[in-house]
Amino acid sequence: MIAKPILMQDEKSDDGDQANRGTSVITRTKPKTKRPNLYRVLLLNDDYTPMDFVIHILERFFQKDREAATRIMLHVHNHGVGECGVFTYEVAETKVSQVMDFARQHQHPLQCVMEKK
Ligand code: TYC
Repeated sequence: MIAKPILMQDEKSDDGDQANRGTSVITRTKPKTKRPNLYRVLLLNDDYTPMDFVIHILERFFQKDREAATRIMLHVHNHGVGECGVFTYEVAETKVSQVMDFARQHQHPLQCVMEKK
């Protein structure tokens, strides 16, 4: 984002014969960095989605290798929920849609959700 000039009243004056009299503009010197809000994308366990399908989801949409994908799938299977990754809002929303669409296409009840970190 471009630094926004800050208008500042720097002196009091009685003679208002000039419009901008006593007004200065300073600009920010330190770059203002804002951390984006982050969202966890989670997979939920169910009794029907095949384990291999969940591993495939994690490889395809979350760039996990086979070992990491298997570990996350087993975590979800054993604990009910597990994290696939952490993303900005729009990326997380896209991942959830991709997973839900892909699961629906294959007629699996797999659920994928996002939550604010
Ligand atoms: N519980 C499923 C089974 O036993 C496997 C599974 C794992 C399903 C993770 C969903 O998000 C999930 N086939």
